[in-house]
Amino acid sequence: LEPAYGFMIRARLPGGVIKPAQWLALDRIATEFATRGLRITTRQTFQWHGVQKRNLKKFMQGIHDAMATTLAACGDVNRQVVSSVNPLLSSQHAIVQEWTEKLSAHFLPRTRAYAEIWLDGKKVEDVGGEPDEEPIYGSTYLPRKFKIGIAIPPVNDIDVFAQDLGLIAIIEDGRLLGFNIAAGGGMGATHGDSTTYPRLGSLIGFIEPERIVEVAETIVKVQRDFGNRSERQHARLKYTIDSRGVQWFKDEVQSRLGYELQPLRPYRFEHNGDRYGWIEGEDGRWHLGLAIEAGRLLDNGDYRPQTGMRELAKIHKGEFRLTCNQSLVIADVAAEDRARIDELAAQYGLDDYLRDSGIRRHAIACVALPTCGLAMAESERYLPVLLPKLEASLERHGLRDAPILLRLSGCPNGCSRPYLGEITLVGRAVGRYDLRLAADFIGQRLNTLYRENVAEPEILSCLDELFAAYAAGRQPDEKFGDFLIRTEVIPPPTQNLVPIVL
Ligand code: SRM
Ligand code: SF4
Repeated sequence: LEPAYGFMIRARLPGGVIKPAQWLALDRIATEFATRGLRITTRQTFQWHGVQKRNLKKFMQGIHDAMATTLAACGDVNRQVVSSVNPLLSSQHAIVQEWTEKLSAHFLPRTRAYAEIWLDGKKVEDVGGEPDEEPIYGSTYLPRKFKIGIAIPPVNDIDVFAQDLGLIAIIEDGRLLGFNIAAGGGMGATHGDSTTYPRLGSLIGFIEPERIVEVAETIVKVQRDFGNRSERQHARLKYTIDSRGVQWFKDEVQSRLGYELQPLRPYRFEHNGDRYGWIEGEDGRWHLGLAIEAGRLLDNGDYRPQTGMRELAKIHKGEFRLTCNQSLVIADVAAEDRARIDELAAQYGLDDYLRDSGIRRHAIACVALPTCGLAMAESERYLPVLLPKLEASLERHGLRDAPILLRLSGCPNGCSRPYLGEITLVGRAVGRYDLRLAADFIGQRLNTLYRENVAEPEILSCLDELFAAYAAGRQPDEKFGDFLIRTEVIPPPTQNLVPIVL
């Protein structure tokens, strides 16, 4: 008798764009085969949990029928390519989405094994074809996962400096001029091992759109050839760059390209995180941003987000966009269809964004227990316990609506990009966390360890004191993280506060 193995499955949905028919198909397999509904991830795609081994093939075929795939959503390859969800500027989003899809397709591994295993494709040996040849990854693939994301300033909703390859779209008068390139971002660290650390990407230059695929491929190949293959802890691009130097990296990329990257173009980010509620696009179409707690679409009492989204997908004529902050946008809505969408959102408890506090609107939490095998502490399940306590404290100090980035992580791997939270808890053991503070609000400064291995009472009392000081001493529009640095509660960071510019 075999144990009842349950699997986590992750789709690849470049830029987090989903059509209503796809939504319904992906929801159907969640209902039939998974145990915890649909989960929007911090890389704007879906995960499902608890799929039993005997249902795996049916599940994968269900994803394929929904015109999606799980190919390269995990593994030592380029992962899901993420991009800014920026409904305010829909034509710009459309241009950037095109590049997101091009990059995503370009880095798909050329392998027939996926079809052979999951989709009843013929075995290469049986049809007498040549074995697969992988032009980018080669026969040994990459030393480690690789992540690409495109941000559209002024919104850094994807945390562009946390990507191995972060691209900042430079758009003028509606025309995409190209991208600033930030290389070597990453979050993962290990407790007690100072040779591992989160790092923000280094800005190395600018390139026109027509050359971005070539530049991205060159960067991936440099990492393929120089990434550390003997120590997995040090195998990400950030360590390749730090061990050899940013200038070495830029020179190596340029010499392989045979031309130089151009000087950086000016850009300015105003915030990361998402914005909720209705926004009108430049073409008069409407977009509704909905906050989904920890990205989990699973019915629970009166809060019925999975059913609600299913009902919305049945009537919606536009598309959905998942965000890197585990939320979603009902995009491309005609003015006359808004009322019906509002009605359904209210009926299923999806309109909480109307009442949410500032901190709740900016909270994300990784999955952690019970499904993540690497979790040391609760995260997703702790968020609804912690938030009301923080809200009560903030309310006492008149800070209910203050936007504050809160990030919870069950371990230091950093799946909620916790080192970019103004307030962050990183799990140490059940009920115990490192409290880190004072990232900025635009994804350009990492936070700093404030209290190590503390439990909830100490976390709450530390924060209550800091909220009191913030309420009394903040300058107009000053963000919590910036206040903590200005008042020297947290020493100004000496490195990795803004990306290196060459
Ligand atoms: Fe992650 C591993 C969940 C985004 C850094 N991550 C895992 C695994 C697969 C655990 C494992 O290896 O056994 C987690 C599955 C939990 C579960 O039960 O579902 C997991 N990671 C997630 C998700 C679902 C978090 C979420 O709550 O949304 C995100 C799925 C992304 C996706 O759709 O592709 C997720 N993971 C991230 C991010 C954020 C990002 O990419 O923007 C990071 C930090 C950025 C980075 O990569 O540096 C991240 N995950 C890691 C790491 C540390 C990698 C490192 O360089 O040290 C691991 C552990 C590993 O790879 O060995 C990991
Ligand atoms: Fe699991 Fe750690 Fe990632 Fe959280 S941060 S999902 S606990 S690997």
